[in-house]
Amino acid sequence: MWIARHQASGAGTLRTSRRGRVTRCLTALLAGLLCLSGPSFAGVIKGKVVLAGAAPAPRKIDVTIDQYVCGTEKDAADLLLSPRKEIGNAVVWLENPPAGAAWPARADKVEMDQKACVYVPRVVLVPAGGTVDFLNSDRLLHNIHATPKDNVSFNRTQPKNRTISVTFAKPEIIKITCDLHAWMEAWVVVAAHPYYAITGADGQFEFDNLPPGNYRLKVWQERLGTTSVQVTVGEPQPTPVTVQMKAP
Ligand SMILES: [Cu+2]
Repeated sequence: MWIARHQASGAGTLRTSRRGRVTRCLTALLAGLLCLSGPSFAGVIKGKVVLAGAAPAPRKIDVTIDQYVCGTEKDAADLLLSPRKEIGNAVVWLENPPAGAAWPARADKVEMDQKACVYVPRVVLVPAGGTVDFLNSDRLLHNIHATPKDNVSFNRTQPKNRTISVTFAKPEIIKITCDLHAWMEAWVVVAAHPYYAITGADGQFEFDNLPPGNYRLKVWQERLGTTSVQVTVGEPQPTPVTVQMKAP
């Protein structure tokens, strides 16, 4: 989660040879961070997203243009499955986040690159009001094209090594495409609050710093749609949850 990463990088910057001063500084720094991040809670929701039913056969797409950079075929990549049918690149969020959930003072930079005519990563998270830097590492022209409902549409031509920064004001899940290469698809998920996560290749996600209570967990995957489950955070911790999504 953004908050956890922000705190870790702050504490890692302290270096001095005097042990006593380091201890005092660390204590002061940690106390400061705790004050900055508001009240802390022990509640954790830890879980994974899995596919119910038989895994569909992977789809390949023939590439007929710009093969000198793009290659001759691509994986559809719209359903990332582990051998145990765990789903990667699913987005999980709390529909009812804890009251007063605050963003860290400085969120990480969000980048989406284009490499061999594929968006990397395919799914990114950005806070509402935040910016995504679109990169192009390919020695050819792409264009980034999106027609969102609640954010501003854009369609920008992009030569190699030009960075295009786009700011997203409103929470929304936005598809990014390239008009030159029909198989190129990616997603920008604009988050309403800090309790959003993208599952890893093992389907796992985790939310911490939660007060006890009932939460509605929502899960979105580009091919499987959305599903939601109720989760109760209490004792014992953490609250394990497995979210099943139906095969297409
Ligand atoms: Cu392209």
